[in-house]
Amino acid sequence: MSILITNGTELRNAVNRLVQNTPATDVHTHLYPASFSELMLYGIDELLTYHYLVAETFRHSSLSYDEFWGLEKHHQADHIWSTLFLEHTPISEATRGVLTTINKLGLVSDEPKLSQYRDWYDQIQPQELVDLVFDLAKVKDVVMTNDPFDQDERDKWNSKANVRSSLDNRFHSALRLDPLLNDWETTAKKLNQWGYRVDAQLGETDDESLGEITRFLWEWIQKIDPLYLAASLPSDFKYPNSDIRTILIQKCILPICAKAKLPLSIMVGVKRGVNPSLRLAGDMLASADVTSIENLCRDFPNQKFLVTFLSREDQHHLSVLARKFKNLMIFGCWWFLNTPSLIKETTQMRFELLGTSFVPQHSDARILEQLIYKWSHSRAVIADVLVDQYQGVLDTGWKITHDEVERDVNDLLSDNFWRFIKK
Ligand code: REL
Ligand code: ZN
Repeated sequence: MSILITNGTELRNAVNRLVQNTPATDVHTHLYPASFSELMLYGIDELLTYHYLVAETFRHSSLSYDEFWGLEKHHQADHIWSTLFLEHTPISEATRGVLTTINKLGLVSDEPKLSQYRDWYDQIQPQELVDLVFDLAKVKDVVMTNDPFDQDERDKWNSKANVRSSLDNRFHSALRLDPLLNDWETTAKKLNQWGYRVDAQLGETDDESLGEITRFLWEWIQKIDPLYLAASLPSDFKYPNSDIRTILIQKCILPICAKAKLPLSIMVGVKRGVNPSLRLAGDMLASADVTSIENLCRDFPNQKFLVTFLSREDQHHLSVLARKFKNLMIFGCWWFLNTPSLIKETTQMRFELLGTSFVPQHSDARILEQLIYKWSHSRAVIADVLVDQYQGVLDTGWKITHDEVERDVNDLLSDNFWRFIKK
């Protein structure tokens, strides 16, 4: 017999304990296993030079962009540390994230010093750090972002050490298609260099080029065995449209997803490089067209779509759309939405509109240890929101058991994703 939750205190304790401790699958990250050597980012200098912090530093710093980018990484980290942590109080989400991470790694001291953190990192091996971080973050596995058009990544997958079967099995792959969908001209050149005969003027009846692109995708699916294919798309993304992107989606990507029985993950609403001087930190957002996802879900009812939007304004539209299409799984509070106040409102709205049938969060971590803070901060908000939802149910006289809470939390943090992508 499962135990009933009888009052508010018991409810809060049970939900907090389960949300804090249930192992999560992180459905979208930019992390790599230790066998990908320099692609695996970790350490205090990487944490401090995360592009979220770079953007915040320039709001205070007197350095020019060129001066900052001209510095060695550890000097950039020194500068960010002085600017955001010593000369100002680190209250932003990204700076607080560094503090949570340091705290949970057990590195807190009365007189915080970068040299002390650097010394600690010098003593630890990458593989040991992976184990420690997964353990502290209570993350059981993560999905990477694997770009087959990126030379560094290609080299890693082409090296013997990284055949899929010998990879750290906590790291799943995802085949990322941004260069194909967002920069066809450059990508056509690359494909030609690699021996795929494609025409840069791609038309919808160009069977040879379409066949070659499909061959390329199929080979990469065989090579990396992804959980899904993925792309981030700009805020002006429209489907269908009279553009090459629509041709690629209709003639190559969706047919190959169908053949391999793989979902397509679509992340919409980014405006890349609005300030190129900020490099990776220079991306912006804008409200985008949710109706394009409606069109895709309706026109391809057997295709599964994992979708997230970047702008706050689009969240309600997207949640309502998920009520209409079971082949649509919405996930995460992406990037600029990954702050406690926005996770709270987005998650609450999703509970109200969708019950527990969505994936509330992913980390988007680029640096291994970010798993610690991103999950800790998100879990705290998800637990709070969930307590309020359950309380509303208890207030009606309906009974809730500990087992039911456990089931729901497992669904939210892992099972919804795995059930959805099941072939
Ligand atoms: O996957 C993406 O396109 C984005 O999440 C990234 O481009 C972005 O820079 C990331 O760091 C956001 O959290
Ligand atoms: Zn990402």
